[in-house]
Amino acid sequence: MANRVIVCDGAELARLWARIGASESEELTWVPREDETRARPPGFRVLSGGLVPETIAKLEPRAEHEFALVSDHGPFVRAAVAALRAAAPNAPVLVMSDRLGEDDLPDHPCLRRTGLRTHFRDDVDHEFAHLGNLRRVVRLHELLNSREKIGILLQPDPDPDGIGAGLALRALLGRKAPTAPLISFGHVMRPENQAMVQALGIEVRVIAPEELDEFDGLALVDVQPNVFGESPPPRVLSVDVVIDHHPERSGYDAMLRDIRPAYGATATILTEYLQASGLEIQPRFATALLYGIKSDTRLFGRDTSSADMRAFAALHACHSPALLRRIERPALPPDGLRALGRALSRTRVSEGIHLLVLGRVREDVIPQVAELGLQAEDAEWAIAAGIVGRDLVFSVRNVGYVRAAGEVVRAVVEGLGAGGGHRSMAKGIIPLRAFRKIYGRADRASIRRALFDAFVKAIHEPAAGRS
Ligand SMILES: [Mn+2]
Repeated sequence: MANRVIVCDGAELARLWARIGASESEELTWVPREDETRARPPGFRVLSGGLVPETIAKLEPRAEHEFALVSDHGPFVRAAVAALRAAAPNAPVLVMSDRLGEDDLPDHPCLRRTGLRTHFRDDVDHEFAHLGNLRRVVRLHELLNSREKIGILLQPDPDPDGIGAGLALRALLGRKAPTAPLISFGHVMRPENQAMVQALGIEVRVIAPEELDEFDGLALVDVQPNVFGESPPPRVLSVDVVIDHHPERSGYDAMLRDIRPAYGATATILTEYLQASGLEIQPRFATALLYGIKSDTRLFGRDTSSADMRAFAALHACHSPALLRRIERPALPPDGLRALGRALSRTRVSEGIHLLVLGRVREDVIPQVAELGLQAEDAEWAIAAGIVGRDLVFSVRNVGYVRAAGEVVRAVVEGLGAGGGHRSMAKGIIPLRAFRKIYGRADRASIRRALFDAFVKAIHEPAAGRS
């Protein structure tokens, strides 16, 4: 039964609505203009007698009714809203117009203004965007299907966006690892990225530049040749495909290039390719792409476009939550848990800092403990430190509204080791030898003392060059 009443201003808009196609739940009505008394838009009930409460009352409005007023004419909308309020005081009103602004509309407790033809326009633009993606996919196939072996080259120390996008490109080409391996000039370094390749069973082959010769096709994903140094291997300066979201660089040739700097992730571009080609996105690929978008945009915290949001929403519907959990919360080994237990038994939050010193642990335990540490009451900063090989490694998290974690860590490691990061997460490494030179011993108590003092100092002292 109809619960929406569409009121069109004049025959022309009524016919436009008729072309859009009415839904079953809509009752279509129109109000003739002066010269239109003989026009009869098919399927429409005429509201004669002008827009007065009596006319509206003939529609027998009920509490669940919703009304749409379709008009570009201010006086019509104002009269219609007044008549509606009198006849059906609680009925919500949607004003559909391409010309009227907020100022043209009368007060009403439940009124929403939206476009009319623009809706259709947006759909058309959206469909052409899909078509553009389909065209690129078709070209990709034309270009690469006859090749024997295609290298999908990622940046050195590949990140989740590159890995997810590379994986999707391979699926899109209908290939598997032997004929389209993911390759890189450097290893996957960060523990959370290693967790991704492990959980998803992905191999990223590390190659030397000379080994590029074995590929008769080369696609750069989430990277452009400038990333490979001042004088990159000549082979990467003339490639088949570049798909990336970093600012466009010159100085290389590519048969096919799709570079979208407005996007937050290359995974978004590949998601659109998969959608445009009508392929069902398998949970494993959806999870990889979703994690790529999530990690490159820091969950929409920066450089995010509406395209990233749309892709994320589509991927979310078909990803595997269990797989995502395994990537984001890698399993903690028993000795890591015991180290955490010992650290927690002496836990203390002081000056907003929660510092947990773990002793010797597997590296991927450290960032997870830092995440956990931030949950302590009154903690604005959580620092987890552990010994890995010959280094003191620490992960830092903060609540986001304090000084940037990356800056603080750079101040802490200055002259001692390496470190950096972002607004709310960072990592630092200090070789034990350098630590001992300054602080003597590197036992838990002295690590705790040294790091606590260094962090207090770095958090409260303004950065050099800032006032
Ligand atoms: Mn990226």
